[in-house]
Amino acid sequence: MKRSYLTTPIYYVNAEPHLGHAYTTVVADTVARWKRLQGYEVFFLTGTDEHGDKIVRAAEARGLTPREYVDRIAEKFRQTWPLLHIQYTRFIRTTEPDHKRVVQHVLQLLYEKGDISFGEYEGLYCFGCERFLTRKELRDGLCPDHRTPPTPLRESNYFFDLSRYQNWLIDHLQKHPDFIQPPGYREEVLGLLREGLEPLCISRPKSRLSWGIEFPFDPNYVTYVWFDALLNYLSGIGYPDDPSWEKWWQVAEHIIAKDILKPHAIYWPIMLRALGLPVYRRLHVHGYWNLNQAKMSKSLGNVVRPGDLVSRYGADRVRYFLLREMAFGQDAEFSEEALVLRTNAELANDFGNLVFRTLSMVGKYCQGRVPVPGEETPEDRTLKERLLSAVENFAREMDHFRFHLGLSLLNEAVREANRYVDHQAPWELNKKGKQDRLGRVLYTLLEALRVLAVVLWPIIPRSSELLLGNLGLSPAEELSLERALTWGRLKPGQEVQRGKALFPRLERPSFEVPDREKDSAEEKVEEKTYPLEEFKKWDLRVAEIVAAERVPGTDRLLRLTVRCPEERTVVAGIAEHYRPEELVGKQVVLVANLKPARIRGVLSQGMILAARDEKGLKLLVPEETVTPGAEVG
Ligand code: ME8
Repeated sequence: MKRSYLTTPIYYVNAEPHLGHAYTTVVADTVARWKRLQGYEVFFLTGTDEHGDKIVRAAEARGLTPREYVDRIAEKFRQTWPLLHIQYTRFIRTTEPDHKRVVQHVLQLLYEKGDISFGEYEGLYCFGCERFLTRKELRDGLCPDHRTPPTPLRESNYFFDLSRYQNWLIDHLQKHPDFIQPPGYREEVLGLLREGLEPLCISRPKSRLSWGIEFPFDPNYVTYVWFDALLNYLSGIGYPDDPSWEKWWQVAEHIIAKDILKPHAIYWPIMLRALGLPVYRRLHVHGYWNLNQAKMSKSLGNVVRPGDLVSRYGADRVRYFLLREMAFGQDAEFSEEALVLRTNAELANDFGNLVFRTLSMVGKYCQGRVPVPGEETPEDRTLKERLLSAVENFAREMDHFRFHLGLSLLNEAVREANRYVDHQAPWELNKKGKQDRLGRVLYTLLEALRVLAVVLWPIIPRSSELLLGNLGLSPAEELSLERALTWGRLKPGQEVQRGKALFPRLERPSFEVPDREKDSAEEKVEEKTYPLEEFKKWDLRVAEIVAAERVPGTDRLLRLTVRCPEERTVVAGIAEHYRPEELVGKQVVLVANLKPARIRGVLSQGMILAARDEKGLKLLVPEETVTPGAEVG
């Protein structure tokens, strides 16, 4: 049996979950699902880090005991993940008794082995980092992360001698070039190792901090929070009592952001080595989500709450955006506008549209059943081969955590399928009674949807399962990469549901011209040019007029009901040029993200475009019929 053990950091409970935490956890869930598709048995561990100074101070600030406080916030984390369709195997909390036992067991072992020593230390302590900083680490005398001056502190403590293992770790990194991914972070770690390692202070006197795991051989001390936290990766799989821990440990991969590279890439492998255990297999390091160029973090308070995003956009759109927008390893900028634009373009216009048109045509032309396919032509074969090879390339990128590239390749294949629909024109085949050909084209498209639904499951699980259901398939049976790639699983005659649109287009935020600019624009007579970005702000779409009537009491105004693809009302000043009945069925171009305006009591949700010359006014129409909602640009 192939196995995979994946972990996220255990998050501090000194604040509620934000989008940064959600990203790492979505990545882990996506990889877990991706592995399951490939037949792996997966253990996915996440949880909360609940000891230390930070937590005590956060609890005090709320007038709670640390225990009351950690219970409350841990619950918030636990409740957030299902909102994003995250399915972990275990949620570990470092305040659980079995984790505490593991930490004490490890301390005892290392103490007996002689890796832990007691001594007095005088140094500069950062309460934010909860550790002593070295002089080299300071920037302008301040902690580089918290920008606060460290406090001089003289204390007797227990130390773990890292330097003993320094050369071994350098050697390990050199022998295993893919131990830390992407490679830039490996270089950073090698740099730190070459500077030399100082002993790590792994205790805190109880007189200063009591909220921690007591030392087994000295009740006056509790364990440094990082030494405690890293061990969750072992206690979470039942180390040392449950014998199954070993099978998971052999295949352990950790996913973190670059803020906690040093503890994971240096302290943790050394702790494992000292314990005589194999090191984990791989460390995957990603960059930061920024908001207005600053790292999203609880200390800066510039956070986006995952629950809010999910309630506005739905979990699958949020997951898709996070994975598509960030190149794993690098920083990315978050904005809701980017989320709307990206998911409208790729999920609504490309993928959603392919699903919608295919299932509608099967409904209309094949009585809602998988058609009997006629003979395969080179065009059908080309689409099939391109799609399957896109999936192969997607798989390679997914295996290497290059989700953004994988999705871009898959999206290319979706666009190819949409072009295939345009070229094969099933509506023409239907009109001409070419049933065999029509059957083959729609069968090819249905198969393409089946394959896409399966391979997109790790990213957009709920939509993928809905789509499989609409295709008359059972997710439990279909969710396998091998089966996905076996072309021709759909049985002619099987019932297919049209279902609801998977990804209805979202409204883009309205773009209003501020009054100040309006005034000066009127004064300015010179010609103006704008960068392309300005044009891209306008959401222009093809809309189909489904009803038209005069607005009572006016000569110029018509009230139109249009489909784009959702239905909207638009008030247009064209009554002197068009009669209502000649408009129904026409396709026009709609400006879809104008701020809605009330005109003669009717709320108009957009503007349709027309050209005017001396002969009068003519609506802009597409040369041929297109799918309502199609983007113009
Ligand atoms: O460090 N962008 O917990 P933590 C991307 N308890 N990811 C981000 C992010 C951002 N702006 N902000 C946070 C701790 N993260 C320790 C970990 S593990 C044994 C102990 C994510 O609550 C990212 O995964 O500060 C980062 O590594 C983690 O949250 C830090 O979470």
